[in-house]
Amino acid sequence: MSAEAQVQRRTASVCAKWTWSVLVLVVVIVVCCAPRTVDAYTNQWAAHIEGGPEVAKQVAADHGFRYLDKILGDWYHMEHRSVSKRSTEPQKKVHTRLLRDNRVLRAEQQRSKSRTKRDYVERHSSPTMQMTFNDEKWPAMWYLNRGNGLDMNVQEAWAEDITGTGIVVTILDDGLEKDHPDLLRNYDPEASYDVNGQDDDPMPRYDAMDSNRHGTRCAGEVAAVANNSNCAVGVAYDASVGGVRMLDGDVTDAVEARSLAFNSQHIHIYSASWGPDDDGKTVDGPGELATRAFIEGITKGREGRGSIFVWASGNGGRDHDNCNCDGYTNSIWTLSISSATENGLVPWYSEACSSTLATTYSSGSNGEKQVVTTDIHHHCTGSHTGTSASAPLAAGICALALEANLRLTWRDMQHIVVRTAKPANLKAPDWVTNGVGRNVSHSFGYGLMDAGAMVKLARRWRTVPEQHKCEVPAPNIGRTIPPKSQITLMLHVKECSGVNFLEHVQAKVSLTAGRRGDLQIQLTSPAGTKSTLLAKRLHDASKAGFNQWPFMSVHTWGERPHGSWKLEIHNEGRYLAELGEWKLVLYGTNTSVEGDELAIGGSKGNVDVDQIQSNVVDTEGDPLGGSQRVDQATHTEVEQTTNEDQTSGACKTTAGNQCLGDSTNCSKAKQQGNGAPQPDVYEILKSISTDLKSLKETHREDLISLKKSLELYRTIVQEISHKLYFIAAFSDQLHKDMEAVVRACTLKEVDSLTLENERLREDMWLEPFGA
Ligand SMILES: *[C@@H]1O[C@H](CO)[C@@H](O)[C@H](O)[C@H]1NC(C)=O
Ligand SMILES: *[C@@H]1O[C@H](CO)[C@@H](O)[C@H](O)[C@H]1NC(C)=O
Ligand SMILES: *[C@@H]1O[C@H](CO)[C@@H](O)[C@H](O)[C@H]1NC(C)=O
Ligand SMILES: *[C@@H]1O[C@H](CO)[C@@H](O)[C@H](O)[C@H]1NC(C)=O
Ligand SMILES: [Ca+2]
Repeated sequence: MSAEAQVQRRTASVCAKWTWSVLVLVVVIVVCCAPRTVDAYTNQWAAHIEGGPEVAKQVAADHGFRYLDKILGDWYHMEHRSVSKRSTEPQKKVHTRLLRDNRVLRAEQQRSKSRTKRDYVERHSSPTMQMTFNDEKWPAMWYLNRGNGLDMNVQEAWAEDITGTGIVVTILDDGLEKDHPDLLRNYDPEASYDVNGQDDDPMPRYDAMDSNRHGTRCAGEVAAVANNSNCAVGVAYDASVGGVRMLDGDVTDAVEARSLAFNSQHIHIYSASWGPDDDGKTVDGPGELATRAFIEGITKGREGRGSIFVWASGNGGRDHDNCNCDGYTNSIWTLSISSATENGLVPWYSEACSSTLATTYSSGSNGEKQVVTTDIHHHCTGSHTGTSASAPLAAGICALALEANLRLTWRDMQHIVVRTAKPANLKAPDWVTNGVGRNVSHSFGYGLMDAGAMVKLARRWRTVPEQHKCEVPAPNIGRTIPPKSQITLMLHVKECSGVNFLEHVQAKVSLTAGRRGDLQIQLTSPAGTKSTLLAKRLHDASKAGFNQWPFMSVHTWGERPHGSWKLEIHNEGRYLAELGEWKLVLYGTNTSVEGDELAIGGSKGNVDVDQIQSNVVDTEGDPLGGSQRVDQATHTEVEQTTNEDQTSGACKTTAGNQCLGDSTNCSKAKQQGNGAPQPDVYEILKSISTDLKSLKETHREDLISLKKSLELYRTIVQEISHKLYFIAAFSDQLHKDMEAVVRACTLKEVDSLTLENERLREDMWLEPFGA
């Protein structure tokens, strides 16, 4: 072997070693820093087992599980004895073995979810005026004693001797210091449980950071004992209060479900000041079991009147989060509460969204006061903050209303809040007057809660008529929304069985997008009330889009459902977005609720039954019209576009989709068409429509299977693009590292070549010649 070749081989092997170590490094980096797309699997399972707890216990024992407890229905919570507490991969063997047992109908290995408490850390407090209670911090409780319409009018309720007596509130959180001197008298063991520790004791775990003080702080706002010379005064200071310790550990679907369903015949009100991360990029909601727990709660809790779930709307304001992306506050079953500062401003942490029902006071900027309440170690604090502090105040006010009238259902409570909340003194740029004359805002809902007014109204309240629901699928499928553009879709609701007066409205939307945070969605009711269902989220770069996400709005409460609803989707980004399908889910009552007779019929101008007839798209059984199962007797009829488009056949046929997106051109065409309606065009359209219908009928099966394949392809394509994205990111990094290696190796090579050359020159060449 020549000396040069030897030199080359040596450098090559050095380079190879380097390359390998860099590769290993890269792999390690990629593995360690890869975004946690899937939450960690825990050692807990939820299993659907028929035959009662005894059978479940036996099953658990037979498969190496520790039986924990019943979750709800026939679902049981159990923990495997040897599976590790956290892993990135599911335990397939244990799972399969469990499923093979034919006593087990279904089972889910529980995954840990990211749930954040809705306070934040900052300091401030100062006392103000003096009143009748001797509790040391009472003078500092500005949000209860300022008067002049600048508190939540709680004293008016107290003056009527409504103080929460007989009402049970529980705080779903990180525990409750049950022996706190200001809570002890009102502490209710039956409203308390420790889901994290699997026992009856909700005491928080103490650590150096006091990281589990949150639940105790929330409890004091509701039911700190009044006039005991200690600390604070709760809004419902004679109510019973308990704590469910569930945030200090893995928060899984089963843990949430057990907490939400806990002792629902005893507990009246559940207060939750936590939720999915408020980071401005998460879209997450209750899982299957938690959803069932909500449903059981509102249908069976409180002897069928329904558990009252009060929820903090979220603290993601700084990250431009939108509380409609949080499936807990966005739910119709939760009474979702935002915050206002001492000066009536929108706090910096506040998230604006159309599912927020009302507001209570909380902390604000540095100069503004915060919330006074009990703290762990038997302490008292003047610095409870965020929407975390708002939800328990609302829960306390609801407890007062409930004492005034125990028969209130979960929906009655929401109706009463809508009717009594006060917009006065709350400053937001987006207050609008809706179709029934109520002012509503995305930051404050219907305004500041008014305890006195709620108690008064609760006393004379007659239970609302039963809730009806109708679903109106939109026939517009697969519309693309190019970058820097928007689409406008009309959905005409002609009939909505049993719903004549609206409560909650959901737009269930499936969207794909190159960057989810670039999208904005607005919904305008027939009465002209415009809700922002989704605002831009700067941090949300997800490609996951939305899959039948039920964006909820309470802004059209009391309006009529009939007429044209308008959905606008704006895509302000650089990537293509595509609307898959969407539908309206309208909730409400058949007859008007007491006091609503005066309501303005918002949709009169839009309904013209005669005109609608010929343009109705029959969605019943239409495989392309929406795959959802519809749970109502009479199906709603749907019109693809406004009735205006009908008289402008030219616009509709020639301009097609643009017609909807470009209202100026559309209305021009409409004006031309309006003057002289052309019956022949009608006839042609009619016959085309008949032909289409019969075609659809004959090819029904094909269409269904086609649709299924398309859906399958879509999932596959999504998956592939997801993977490609990661591969791209990975190879990018790899490329950079390889370049670095090559650079390093080249240098090294030159170095060693030079070195070797010099040595060789000295050794072999230069000596003979150099002499
Ligand atoms: C609180 O207790 C004091 C006596 O310590 C009493 O004078 C006052 O009336 C009480 N206040 C209320 C609201 O009961
Ligand atoms: C709604 O706001 C408008 C404009 O600020 C005001 O004139 C009106 O009185 C308000 N209506 C109610 C019911 O508060
Ligand atoms: C709604 O009310 C009308 C009139 O009272 C009644 O005829 C109809 O059956 C009701 N519909 C439903 C779905 O309850
Ligand atoms: C309206 O439509 C016509 C063709 O139908 C087109 O030439 C024109 O540019 C459109 N106007 C606008 C404002 O888009
Ligand atoms: Ca006290």
